[in-house]
Amino acid sequence: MKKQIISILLAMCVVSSSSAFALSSNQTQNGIEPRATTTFLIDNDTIDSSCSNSRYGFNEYLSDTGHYNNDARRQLTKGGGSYWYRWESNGGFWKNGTIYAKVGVYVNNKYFLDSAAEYYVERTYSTIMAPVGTLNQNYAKAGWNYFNEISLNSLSADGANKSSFVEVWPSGNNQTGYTGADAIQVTYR
Ligand SMILES: [Ca+2]
Ligand SMILES: [Ca+2]
Repeated sequence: MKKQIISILLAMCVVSSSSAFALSSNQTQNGIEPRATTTFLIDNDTIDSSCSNSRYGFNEYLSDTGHYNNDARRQLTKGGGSYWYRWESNGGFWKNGTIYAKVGVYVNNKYFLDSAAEYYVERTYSTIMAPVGTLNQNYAKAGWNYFNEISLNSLSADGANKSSFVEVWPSGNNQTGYTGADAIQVTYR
């Protein structure tokens, strides 16, 4: 029974949502109620129906107890610059005005060696995603690694703003090893 509960928790896409609802507006957009602060935790190859993954490349699926939820994916870093892996929450997070996003990524594998894996978050009303930062997966902590919080200005005239996914892109650097994609967390406020 305990094991079952744990696996249900691991599958949870929305980890926490602040009950202190700070937005003054009572509006909804696409029927989704805005929340003051929301954390999404999304694994690769998620089994949770409230979130999803998509990818270009990252064909290699890995099973190992060192990974979050015992699995991960990888893409050769060298020549991999146009491939990507995406973690997406259904509906995402939206509010009027600037959204702040803090991203954490789980990496734990000796072949994840990308010296500058690139992470992005969705930025609605722009075709260009917002860069979160780069991570040297070779020297990253085994486990969770957190980026500084970034801000996403609304580019819409009415201030509407939304973000629903995180992506990793291999650096494409001329080096050995792989770019890994395991679990991510993103906290929006
Ligand atoms: Ca998984
Ligand atoms: Ca995983």
